[in-house]
Amino acid sequence: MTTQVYLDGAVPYPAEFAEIYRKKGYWLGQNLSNFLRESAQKYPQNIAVYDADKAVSYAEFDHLVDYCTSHLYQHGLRAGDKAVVQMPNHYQFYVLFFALIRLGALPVMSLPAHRFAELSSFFKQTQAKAYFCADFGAQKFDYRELAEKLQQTAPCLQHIFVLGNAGKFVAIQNLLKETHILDEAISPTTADQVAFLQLSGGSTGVPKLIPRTHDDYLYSVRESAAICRLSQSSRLLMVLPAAHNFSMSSAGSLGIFYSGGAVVLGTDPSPETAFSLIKKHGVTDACLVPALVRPWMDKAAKDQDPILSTLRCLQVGGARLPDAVATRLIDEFQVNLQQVFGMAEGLVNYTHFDMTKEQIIHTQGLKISPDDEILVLNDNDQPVKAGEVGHLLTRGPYTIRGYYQAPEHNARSFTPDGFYRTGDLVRIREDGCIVVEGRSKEQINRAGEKIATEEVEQALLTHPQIRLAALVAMPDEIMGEKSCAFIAWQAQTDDPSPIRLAMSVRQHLKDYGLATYKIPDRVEFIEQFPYTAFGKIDKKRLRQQFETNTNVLA
Ligand code: OOB
Repeated sequence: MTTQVYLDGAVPYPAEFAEIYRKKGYWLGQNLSNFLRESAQKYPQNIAVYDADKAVSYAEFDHLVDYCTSHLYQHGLRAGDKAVVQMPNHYQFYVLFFALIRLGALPVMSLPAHRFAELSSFFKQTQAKAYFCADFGAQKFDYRELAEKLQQTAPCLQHIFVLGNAGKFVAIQNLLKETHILDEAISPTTADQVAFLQLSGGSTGVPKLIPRTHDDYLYSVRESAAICRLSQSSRLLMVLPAAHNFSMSSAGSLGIFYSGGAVVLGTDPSPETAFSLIKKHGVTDACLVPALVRPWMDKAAKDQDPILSTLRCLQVGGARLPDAVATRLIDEFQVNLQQVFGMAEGLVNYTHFDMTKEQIIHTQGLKISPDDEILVLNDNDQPVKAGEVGHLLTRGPYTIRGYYQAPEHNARSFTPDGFYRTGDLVRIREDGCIVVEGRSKEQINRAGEKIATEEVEQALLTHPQIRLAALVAMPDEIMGEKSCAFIAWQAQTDDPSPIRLAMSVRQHLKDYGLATYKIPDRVEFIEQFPYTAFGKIDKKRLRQQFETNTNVLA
């Protein structure tokens, strides 16, 4: 049997691999639309999602998806269309996601923090016809203004749907109203096809899109739900952006929807909000990035609140959890910790509940599938000795074979036989557990949010007075890493003070339209850049040179 992925620009799994993955029962031929339908039939009365002022049962969820599919069809959306979804953590996000899938359209995932630069690139790459957003975001950011700007610059964009005060656009609330269900609206793609485009952290100028098929994604969801031991009584607190791959599938909201449990949505990850949601809904599970762990621990300690020990499981992933923090979580807060090391491109590793304390604290656990193939290679692409640190490459039943429409990039990021070069430095222990030791990719991991340094450097260079720029990761106790922009500045006589200059550099990046988390935390102006023997800017030396520098300009 061959796997023909019809989506232009997506790299299909080779037929011989697809056959094995089917034979072994990994790929079941189920699409995401039927996946939800099945859960609605199994658990009609269970609550699937708790939002601020609404509880949505599985039966209602599936009905809402049907209504929404028909409304979208009536608005002119069709199978094969793409739609950029940039939604806050509200239940409508899930309804829209499944409605687009049920229609046979492809959601293109975006994060609330994205701005014009990212969004316009998604429209350019996908020619998406529709955009879904909320009225306002953090700091009263008005997405409707962003939508208007996109409309002027992306001719493909024909439909704009807004949650809340839609203004001149279509209100998302109206898409969920009861309506006659149009049979012709329902044409989900088959399970071997691309279901949606997930977002990569990226290490190059343009954020890359990740085509995930129904088959591969659902395999990772089912296995994750089993590893995380989710059940009908699971209540998963979701305060990370709902569209992120961790939030969606590890085991995430889809793992919950598979198991008949409930997702408890929060729009703010502060311990105050999170703890009150945990108490209100009897939350059993929560997923966090390491940067959120400390404020949660501090609050619990301050209030002498044993809340963290009431969770059946606290998952931490997206960035390396320091061993000392893992130890504190377990020893001081009696947390049942699970480390998660994954990537939107595919491969996910978990520590398991029955592992030893040593394994849970010091490793990122085991891969999901026996058919996750893992290579640990040196700089010359040769295997390192067992247990040594090297570059992690992977191939398997839920890892993509290429980014969307990116042949040149794919030639670098994938080996000819289909292994993905993750850019992570790892070692595999004798017990099989993986340990993340670092990174070789040009990326900063700021509290789990990934910043491709090249993208920010290119944006900096659009400033007429910036001659040279390098974005470097700075270690940070709370965020894990922060970003520092080193800049060679073309001075002018009327230049303001360095502090104001730094502020104007930041403003320039905001005006350029970069996502908020990509705006450098620190800006340093330097005359001379250090170079490596290959003639590249030596970021290691930059970091060392300035680590102790107190002359911080911003
Ligand atoms: C998750 O996905 P992405 O695509 O935002 O980022 C993937 C990258 C990895 O290649 C690695 O560099 C880093 O994030 N990472 C970790 C980590 N988890 C992710 N580095 C060290 N320790 C960890 N535990 O971040 C993601 C996707 C699915 C599940 C969990 C995380």
